[in-house]
Amino acid sequence: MENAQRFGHVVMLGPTNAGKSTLLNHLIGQKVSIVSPKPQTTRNSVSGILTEGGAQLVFLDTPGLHHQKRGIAPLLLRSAYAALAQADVVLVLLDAARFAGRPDALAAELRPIAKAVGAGHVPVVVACNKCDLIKEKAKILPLLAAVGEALPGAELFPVSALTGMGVAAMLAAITARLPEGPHRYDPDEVSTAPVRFLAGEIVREKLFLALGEELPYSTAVTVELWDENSQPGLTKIACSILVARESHKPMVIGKGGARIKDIGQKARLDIEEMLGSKVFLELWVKVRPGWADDPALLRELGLGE
Ligand SMILES: Nc1nc2c(ncn2[C@@H]2O[C@H](COP(=O)(O)OP(=O)(O)OP(=O)(O)O)[C@@H](O)[C@H]2O)c(=O)[nH]1
Ligand SMILES: [Mg+2]
Repeated sequence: MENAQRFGHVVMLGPTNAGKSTLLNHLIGQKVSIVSPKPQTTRNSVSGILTEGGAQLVFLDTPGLHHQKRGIAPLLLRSAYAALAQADVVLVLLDAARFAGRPDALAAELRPIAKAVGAGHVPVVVACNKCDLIKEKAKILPLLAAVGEALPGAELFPVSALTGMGVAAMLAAITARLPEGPHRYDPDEVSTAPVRFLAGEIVREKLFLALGEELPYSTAVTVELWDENSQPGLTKIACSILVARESHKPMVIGKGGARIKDIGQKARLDIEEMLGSKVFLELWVKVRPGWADDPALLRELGLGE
């Protein structure tokens, strides 16, 4: 059939900080997955739905691959690889700029990914991202060659999730590899994640952006209250920011409460944009030592097994 509908899941896999969430937001045209310059920003596999030209693609943005033994890193790694089971197409994302002039290092980084995707018979598309940062374009070719060797049969695209360069060609290649099938979501839907989860994620993004190097990894956000009924046109939301130690509390709160106020204000504006309504956002900071080892809490955060 010429114009058959296509439907499929595209699992986005790649090292942490490669730009997976940025690319997903670019594809969807709005923020469904949070972004920060810090590694390990994404913790749950977040979906973004794109309905375009007879095809419906459900992208799954996974936590970045990060081979660290401590904290929640092993949990995130398992969940990223587990998402592969749903893939009709695997979209591997790499930070090409980080490897400009070092194709061998890129090949080494690709080895575990090649092993994970090689086992399946799923088509693989590779996006070499952040090409906007590579001033000498001649440096891109050896990188593509290294990727081609590590992942034979994959289709390669130099892209920039920030500027959109190369993204349309990459999307066309992915779409062409999707199976035929009926669409499962309304064309207006952008994610399968509940807005309540996305609101908590927005708070976590502002927290990640506001905090120094180490602290973000020992924090988590839970949504405690969601009330859109008591006042028409206003959604009341309360979130807890969990920190691992008493000494972390003042770092989140800031001098005279300035930092948490700033986090709250920025998060509120984004949540209002997402919901299209006024929001009253309250943030509480709670000390929960060992939250990352608490199976019940991890389940609540969507990280449990
Ligand atoms: N210059 C440039 N920066 C980019 C591009 N794509 C992403 N970034 C930046 O790279 C950083 C990481 O982006 P994310 O989208 O959070 O990366 P990620 O792969 O989702 O990271 P994790 O969730 O931690 O695995 C952010 O500061 C982005 O703004 C790009 O194409 N060009
Ligand atoms: Mg991410």
